[in-house]
Amino acid sequence: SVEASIPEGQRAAWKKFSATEFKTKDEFESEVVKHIETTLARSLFNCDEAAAYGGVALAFRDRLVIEWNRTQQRQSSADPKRVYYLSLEFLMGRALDNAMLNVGMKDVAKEGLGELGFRMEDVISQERDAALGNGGLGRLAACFLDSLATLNYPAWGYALRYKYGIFKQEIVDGYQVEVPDYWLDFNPWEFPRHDVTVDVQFYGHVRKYMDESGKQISVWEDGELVTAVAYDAPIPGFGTRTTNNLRLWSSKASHGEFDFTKFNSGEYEASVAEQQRAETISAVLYPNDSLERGKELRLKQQYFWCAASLFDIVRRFKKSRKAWKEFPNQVAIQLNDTHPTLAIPELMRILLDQEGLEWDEAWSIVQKTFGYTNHTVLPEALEKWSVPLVQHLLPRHLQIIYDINLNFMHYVERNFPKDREMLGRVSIIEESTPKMVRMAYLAVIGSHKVNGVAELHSDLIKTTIFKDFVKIYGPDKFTNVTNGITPRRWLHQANPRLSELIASKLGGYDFLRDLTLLHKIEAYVDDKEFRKEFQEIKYANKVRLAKYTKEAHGISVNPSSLFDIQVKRIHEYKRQQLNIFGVIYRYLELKDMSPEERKKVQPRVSFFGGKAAPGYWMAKTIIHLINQVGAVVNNDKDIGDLLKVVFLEDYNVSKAEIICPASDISEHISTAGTEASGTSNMKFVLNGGLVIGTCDGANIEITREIGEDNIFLFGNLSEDVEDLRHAHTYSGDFAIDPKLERVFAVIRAGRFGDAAQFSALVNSIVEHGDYYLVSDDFASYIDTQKLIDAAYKDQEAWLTKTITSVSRMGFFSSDRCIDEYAEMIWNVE
Ligand code: T68
Repeated sequence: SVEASIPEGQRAAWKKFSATEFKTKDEFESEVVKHIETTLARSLFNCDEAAAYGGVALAFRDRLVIEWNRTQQRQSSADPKRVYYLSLEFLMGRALDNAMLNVGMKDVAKEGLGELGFRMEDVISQERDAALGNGGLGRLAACFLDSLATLNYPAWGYALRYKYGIFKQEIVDGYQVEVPDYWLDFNPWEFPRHDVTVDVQFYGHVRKYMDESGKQISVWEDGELVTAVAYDAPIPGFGTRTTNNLRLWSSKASHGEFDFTKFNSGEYEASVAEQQRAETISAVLYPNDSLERGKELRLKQQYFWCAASLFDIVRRFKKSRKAWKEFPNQVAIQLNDTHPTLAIPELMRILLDQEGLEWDEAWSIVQKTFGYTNHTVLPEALEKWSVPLVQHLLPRHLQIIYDINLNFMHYVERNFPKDREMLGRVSIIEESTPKMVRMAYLAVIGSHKVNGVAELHSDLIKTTIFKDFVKIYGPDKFTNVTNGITPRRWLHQANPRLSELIASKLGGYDFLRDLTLLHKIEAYVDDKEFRKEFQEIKYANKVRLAKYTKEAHGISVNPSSLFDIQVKRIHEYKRQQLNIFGVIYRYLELKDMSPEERKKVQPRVSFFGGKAAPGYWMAKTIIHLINQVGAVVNNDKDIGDLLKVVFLEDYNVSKAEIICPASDISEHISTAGTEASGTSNMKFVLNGGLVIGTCDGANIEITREIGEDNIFLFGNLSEDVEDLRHAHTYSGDFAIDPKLERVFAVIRAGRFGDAAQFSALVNSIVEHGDYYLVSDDFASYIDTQKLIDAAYKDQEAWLTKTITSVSRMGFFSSDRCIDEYAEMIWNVE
């Protein structure tokens, strides 16, 4: 059927000259050299590593493209139900190594590159990260794309093509400085589709009238148009030919009727300015910064992306010429957090105003189409938009939201006539000044399933933020899909030697497609050879991180020390402050010891890494304190190798690939009930590290899988948090833990620089109620760290714990998650 589109006389030529894949080392080299010489126009005699990267990337890209075209062709003709994953963030990291793994020609390429005079690692590290995300939420979306393709689901990701990804972090005099991340200088992985565009409307007003049949018609008029241009990136699966599509929208000025008047009347400068204004919509990824909340440009981004994506999805559906009621059988749309919630009123608008459906029919289609994933219970993180702003930017959508709310209010009133307070509590519109649209409620009401991202979190959303909605819709609307990670990147790519060792025992790499097979390595837990090799790999990974630490920061660390790592966004609820206070306490204890006593101490390196939102002062203060403590401790002659403190600058995906395999202990120590899931906990354990953690998020399920003896849990439980907070504020006897008090005393005494700089941080605990329970958990944190020091001394027992843990991590593959979404939420095959 595909061939039939080419006239018979020409088919032979098309077939004969259609692209082929390189199969040998020589063919690979020939492709690389051709691309360097012609595609990149580089003289072969000054080919540097950057050009070599370009050549290799383009050679592999050609292969991906062939499979990508075939996949899209196959899916177009089979026209199955598709999954659309709407996420404002995809934290992809680098693509080349992943492409090589999935195409499966890395060894050939490595040899070929050697002949051309380059080392594979050097070439791979030339690539810039695609850093289109803040943290866990964005990386989860990237892992999901990998799993969707690997499991052969017909799936598309939709996001924005930001010119600037998340900022680059520089540390200057111990302070975070943000530098723009312009990442598009050379991006061989994207394909502009100048023929795939959508005009998106903003502002204007709504005109209503009755048509001949007496039906109310709404027309959204005037306003301005901005054009969305599609940029596509291939997403290859592992061990399959399926190559899915990630479509990113870029904004530019529309050349529709609105602009032409300007061009014609000679207002050239004005129209250039307008061009630039349009382009700012997709210019920059917003850091998840509470200070940035409510910005009109962010709302514009959200609508621009939702409208372009929905138009694209509907256009594809309409090609099949199926009836509208078939839409939910052809389309599943997953909302990654509330950021794409405008897709709900947008689909209503399309169905009502453009396709002429009746309200009830349209609403039933919408509810069956959407699923909503929640990633936080923190009330301050729930998205709200002011009604006047929505009215101004999206007048028709505000009407639709009000109509959705009206219907919902009637429904609630009918079903809960006695609970008068309920209406105000669950209304999409918050009756504040100004009124606000509660996006999470709109997402719940417009979806058929709502899921949390770990068991505890999914339970908590049912008893806190969505409690009333459980009463209204019943418990079945709410479900759990515990997060996972892709073992391709987070085991095989980050830790090739461990992957190879496992493969040697399991007879191949099937475990990369079915991670539950890992359980078979538990049989080798007493195997001398296996243990030795496993331990050597961990050591080599620590050497790699030590080398990086020396190169990047000039700090020498001993790889035989216990490596303790906390890398994630800096936030009070994640409690990097608890960690650094613990480090200070350790330092004070070391200082108190005699040289004899010090000899018995387990040497340790405390690594930190992570970005603070630019406007989040407390988080920036924590970074500053970590660096100040490092400056003191690392240069203290009494201490030497017993304690080092390293802040790893500009933590990102490619650095995580070096960091995660190198831990002995990693820290996941959020206040119980605040971390929805966490995913780096999974990455560290999968790579043979143990965890110190609170009973929070996925730590709980990790414990269930690997066993209580293999994890160091501490701290208060989530069910006690509320009472403790209440006691801090209302009972007079809230006393700071004495060990923590000692830490505060030396901070106040200026041991780590001007004490005034840290007073807000200390006072948040001492004077402002210690909302995150740092003092309540401090003693148990210190005790648990001591247990860890002691346990680490018994290297054999430690090794047994790590091997056992790795073998029991099969559950945490994102492949398992995606199968759960497919079955419980999307109903796709
Ligand atoms: C994270 N959320 C959760 N949010 O904190 C983490 N927020 O527990 C969970 O494992 C992960 O999601 C995946 O489910 C985030 O990363 C954001 O980055 C974010 C971005 C913009 C606005 C709000």
